[in-house]
Amino acid sequence: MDKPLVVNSWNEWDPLEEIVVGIADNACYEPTEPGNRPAVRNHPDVPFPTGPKPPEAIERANEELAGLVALLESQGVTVRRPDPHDFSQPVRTPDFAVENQYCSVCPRDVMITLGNEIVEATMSRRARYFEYRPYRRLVYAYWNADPRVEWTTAPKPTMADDMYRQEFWEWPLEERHARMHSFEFCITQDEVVFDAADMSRFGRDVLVQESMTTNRAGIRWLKRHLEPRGFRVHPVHFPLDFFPSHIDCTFVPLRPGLVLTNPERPLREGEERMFLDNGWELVDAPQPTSTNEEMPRYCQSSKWLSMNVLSISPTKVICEEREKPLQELLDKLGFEVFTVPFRNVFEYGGSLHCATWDVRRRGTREDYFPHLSYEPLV
Ligand code: DAV
Repeated sequence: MDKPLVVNSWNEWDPLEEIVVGIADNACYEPTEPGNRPAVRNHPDVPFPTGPKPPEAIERANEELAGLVALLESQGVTVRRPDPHDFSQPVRTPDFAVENQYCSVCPRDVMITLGNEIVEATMSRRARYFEYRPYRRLVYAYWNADPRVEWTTAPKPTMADDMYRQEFWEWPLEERHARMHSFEFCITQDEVVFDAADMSRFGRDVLVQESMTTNRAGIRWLKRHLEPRGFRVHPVHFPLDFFPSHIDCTFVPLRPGLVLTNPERPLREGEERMFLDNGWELVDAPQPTSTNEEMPRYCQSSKWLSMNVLSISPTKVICEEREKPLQELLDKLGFEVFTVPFRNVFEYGGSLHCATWDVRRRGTREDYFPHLSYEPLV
């Protein structure tokens, strides 16, 4: 028998064996930059803080991350953590300068496992340019441990001023509505740009959302890279999401045949076909327990972090402690639901799925979409 693969994950739900959970050490407030305009919740006129986050806030987030680690370990999952990194350091390249970096709470945004391959995303924001660094020791360890591990770093974009469309931030709501089918956001189309969290894995099929953090060149790069390796890459769009960033609060697969969908962010007409033609069920998530106004003060994500669940297996899922309506739905759908408090992590960029990067799930590449009748457009 061959030795088990060290890196092997084909989808979002197979039985989890090894995962990286983020850590809030040394986290900073995300700086204002061309690709990001952070704002204090409900107080748009108060300046967003800069520099390191207060130690108490970091401590609270780390406690909740430790709770997730403990739960995963109690389920037999091997958990790894990122290396320390000084996010208060400014970054200066030939093309840009930014006063500080962000954090290593959300490996999902940076790293993705596609079968036996680890891909480091280009990233889309200046403060996150070097965010792969806290994961490099782990990547080397996996790469050294198993010659079958492939490791790819996507081309780094310049992140120069002309990679961004500054006017995007000024567009009034009516204009966003009128433009909703153009899928033009704060990044232009000239350079290859993607965050890993805009992808969702379904065996040989990979969905990629066009967003504020992933452009069409990014999707083309992923297609050309992955399709010769036997994947099919499907661009997807959610026209009613005017500030899309990362697919895992919008379209969340839970097991073969079942996707949790966001009732406020339907797929572009036609893109649901591949699911319906192949017998998949799309089930809307219930309203989150917090309104957008009630989300934590410095959290830049929407209330739909409620949907950002993490699967331990096709029958076991971890959900944020307060999201009772979603827990009840998952229970009715036949899942064993585990809960952890996680709201102090939200201001670091996400919830349970965002704060993790699965390296190994038990399973192989399957074709969940034998009937594909359209050619995806990029
Ligand atoms: O709906 O605000 C947040 C995802 C963060 N990684 C949302 C998406």
